[in-house]
Amino acid sequence: MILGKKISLILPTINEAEGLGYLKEKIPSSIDEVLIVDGDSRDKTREIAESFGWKVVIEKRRGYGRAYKTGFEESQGEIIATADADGTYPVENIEAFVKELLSNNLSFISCSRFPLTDSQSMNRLNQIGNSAITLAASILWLHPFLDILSGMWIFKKSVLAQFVLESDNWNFSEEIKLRSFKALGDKFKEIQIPYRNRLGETKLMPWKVGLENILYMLKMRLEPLGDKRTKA
Ligand SMILES: Nc1nc2c(ncn2[C@@H]2O[C@H](COP(=O)(O)OP(=O)(O)OP(=O)(O)O)[C@@H](O)[C@H]2O)c(=O)[nH]1
Ligand SMILES: [Mg+2]
Repeated sequence: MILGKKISLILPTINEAEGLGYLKEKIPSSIDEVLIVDGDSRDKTREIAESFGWKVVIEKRRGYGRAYKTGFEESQGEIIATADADGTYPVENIEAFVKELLSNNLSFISCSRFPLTDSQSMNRLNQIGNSAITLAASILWLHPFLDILSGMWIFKKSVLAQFVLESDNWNFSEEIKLRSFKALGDKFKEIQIPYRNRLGETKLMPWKVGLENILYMLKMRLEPLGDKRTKA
């Protein structure tokens, strides 16, 4: 519990056995529930998570967004924190970020990897791709976003009642931020975090995903007002 609120940390996984021990060391004890949503791991991801006392949910339907939507349904916390299971995001800071969320009456914090504190922590192609996609979002929504594709968010679970999240794939990361920004206004905030090198293998094909991200953003921008994806 942090400031009287129950906290769930959700980690989507496919073959992330290499990063889990590292994460366990860094996760603050004030987090009530650590939940992994496992795709089709062939390594020891599930066994290791269970041995740590974490909840393991199996989601065989593929996709980063699908995993998170299942994780949201299965989680018990009033506050949800997310991160990749690859050791890249500073999970040790979750307690401070939850306090920032609650004491400033925010609803959604998105943790920006940019500007990078360690330029070696992300390859050049991903740096350029992330910057270009974030710039596109900033132009389309007339708001200076820092990182539209960060995988670390801290938010009140109640915000999920305000919109429908449709992406099952990698578009989910920009979708949840953009829908939160649209629905929450100044209760949506980005804060900068240190980002680290990945443990284990990437699951992402950068060119394909980058193009899909741009196309999905354009489609979202063209959604009419009062669209069914914004709940009344
Ligand atoms: N359950 C589930 N998890 C997934 C799926 N795709 C990716 N993941 C997990 O989602 C997280 C993000 O994937 P990454 O491969 O780290 O993607 P990325 O952060 O954009 O790329 P990196 O630079 O390699 O870290 C990781 O913990 C993956 O194991 C999926 O289809 N299902
Ligand atoms: Mg990652």
